[in-house]
Amino acid sequence: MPLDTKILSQAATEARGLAMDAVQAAASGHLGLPLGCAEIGAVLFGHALSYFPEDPGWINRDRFVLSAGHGSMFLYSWLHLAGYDLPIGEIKRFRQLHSKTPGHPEFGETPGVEATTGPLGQGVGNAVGMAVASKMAEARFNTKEHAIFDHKIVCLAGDGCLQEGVASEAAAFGGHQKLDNLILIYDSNDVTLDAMAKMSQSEDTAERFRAYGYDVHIVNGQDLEGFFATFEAAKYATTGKPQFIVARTLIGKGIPEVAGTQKAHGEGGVKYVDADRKTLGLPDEKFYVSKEVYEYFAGHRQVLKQRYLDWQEKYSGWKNANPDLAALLDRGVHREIPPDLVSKIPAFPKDSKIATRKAGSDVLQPIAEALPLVIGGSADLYGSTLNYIQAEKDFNPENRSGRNIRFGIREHGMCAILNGIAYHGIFVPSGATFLVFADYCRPSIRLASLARLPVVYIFTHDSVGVGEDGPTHQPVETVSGLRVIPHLDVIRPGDPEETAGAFAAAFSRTDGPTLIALTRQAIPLQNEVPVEVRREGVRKGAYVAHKETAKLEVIILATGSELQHALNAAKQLGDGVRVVSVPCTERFWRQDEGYRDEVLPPSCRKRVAIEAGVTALWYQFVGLDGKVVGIDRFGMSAPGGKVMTELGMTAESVIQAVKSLTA
Ligand SMILES: Cc1ncc(C[n+]2csc(CCOP(=O)(O)OP(=O)(O)O)c2C)c(N)n1
Repeated sequence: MPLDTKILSQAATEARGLAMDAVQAAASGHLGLPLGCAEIGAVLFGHALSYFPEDPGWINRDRFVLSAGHGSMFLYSWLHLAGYDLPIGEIKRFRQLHSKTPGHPEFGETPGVEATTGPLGQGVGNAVGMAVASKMAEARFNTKEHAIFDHKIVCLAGDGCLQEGVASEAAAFGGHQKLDNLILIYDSNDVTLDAMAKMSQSEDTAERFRAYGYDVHIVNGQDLEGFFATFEAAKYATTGKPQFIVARTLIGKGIPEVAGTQKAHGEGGVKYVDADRKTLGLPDEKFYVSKEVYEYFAGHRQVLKQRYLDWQEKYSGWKNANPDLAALLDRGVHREIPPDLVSKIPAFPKDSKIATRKAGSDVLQPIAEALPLVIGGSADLYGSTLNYIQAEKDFNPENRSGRNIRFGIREHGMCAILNGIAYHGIFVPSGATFLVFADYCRPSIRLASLARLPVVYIFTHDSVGVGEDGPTHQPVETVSGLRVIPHLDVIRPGDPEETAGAFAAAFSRTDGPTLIALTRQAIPLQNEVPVEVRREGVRKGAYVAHKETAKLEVIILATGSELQHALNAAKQLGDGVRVVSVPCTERFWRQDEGYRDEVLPPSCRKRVAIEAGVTALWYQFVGLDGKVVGIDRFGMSAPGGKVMTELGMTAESVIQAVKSLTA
């Protein structure tokens, strides 16, 4: 279909007006991108993208990710014009309490917003992840007769995104993986926030992406026809490479007083908009959209609807011919998990003494079999993290059905990509590295938590028990540092059966991410506690692992590899001692008060906690009267067992702490 440049140009002007009025009304926000990229928005939402506002979750829609999330008014204007459930009233309430137009795009808050963006660069990683998921979906669900998946992933990123390391990691991975369904548009406007971009960058970005393995196009982003032609060339390219479009734009176009300078980036241009709207041809009426533009989009929706209905027909044919595949896809889309997942994991032999990372490897296999949409990956550490799905192969350009992703040494990129796979809405992603490198992942983990994505992190080498690699590789503050992220479950299982419970809990969770922290070193099975109690105890976050045999006097709390010391101490201390295993504090806080009080009776205030990590967080459980045996310093380079003993991670330390309370 030919491009209607006249009406799309008018739509671009009116979208500029919406951004101006919204940012002016909110007295905050970012005008530069919505104004500079208005023509790009008009081409994408007014013509080039496949989507259907009445069914924003349509699985074969093109995904559009605004990585430069500060330009949120760009997205909101176009989603409004496109006909998503985002009425003009919401545009007027830009950045206000409980509006559908938050400061930066938030997944789940606004129909049509595909990813929570704002921390620059993350959206590029998300888009790469979506492109991975979409390739997987094509490989696993399309048949010769019915290609139900053929959508593109389109991402708009600015200088800021492309300066960020996470975008470089993800983009390089995307090039290596030949993700030819990815179209990355670079809003190249020579401006960042503080200054002209040349003050902080002098690389040739186009050449950089060529080197990553992208086809590179350069176009004037203000030229509707030129941009459309370039976009189409990228969309239909047959080179097998991802596409990088350098769109040269004028930041803040429409406010000549600031356009092309850093003053245009934020709300600096607001004071000129009343005068400049006239020059643009906009009436005095604020939040103005002409009848013709609304009518154009209403007409365009009919075109999109036909495309959607054609697809539904194709889908029905596919579904009839492939009922099993259709049922699987349905389970993925609706995030259905068998309630008896944990029972698919065989019990460990009672005499085994293995590291929980090894236990994790063992339990991952039946989980991956029970949940065919689970995807795994490791940042070049499969040999240590042991999370390879053994019945499956690598994901790569030759095998898009592979369920194991080799991310390379790109932890941050990996986690942004995992988020993208989750956003895509079919697969359940998991990824692995050493726990100490969670700091390299944290911005993406935080966003997974904010967006409530069901991502599973399998992070191993969870304490100073790592040993010889020394303090650089020995987490001490990491586990507690992760526990403070809202909506993130951190599970540190205390033996292989708790590990089984941890994996079942993590892969059953649909409303947020879970991080499982596993040991490098072998630890014993706690056979004193029945298998079901340990597994179910993890689901609840904490449970009584050893019950007192006389009047309750002391509670010892423990997690991970320190559970063994707590149980040993209890044996030596005698009758009035209870041990509570606390594999996941977040899950425990979600239990009702009755259960929490049953496990930790408030009347018992003599409490000792032990964990091979910083102590602060444990005071919420032991209170002012309690003691914490922990490690408030960095570790040391020596064999793991020696380091543990040297730093007091022993039953003896627990006994002494208890005695100091009961003396
Ligand atoms: C990780 C991160 N660091 C810093 C910021 C603050 N910030 C928002 S936009 C921006 C400049 C972005 O420049 P560019 O992508 O060129 O955007 P433009 O000025 O073209 O709108 C900065 C530093 C952020 N949002 N995320």
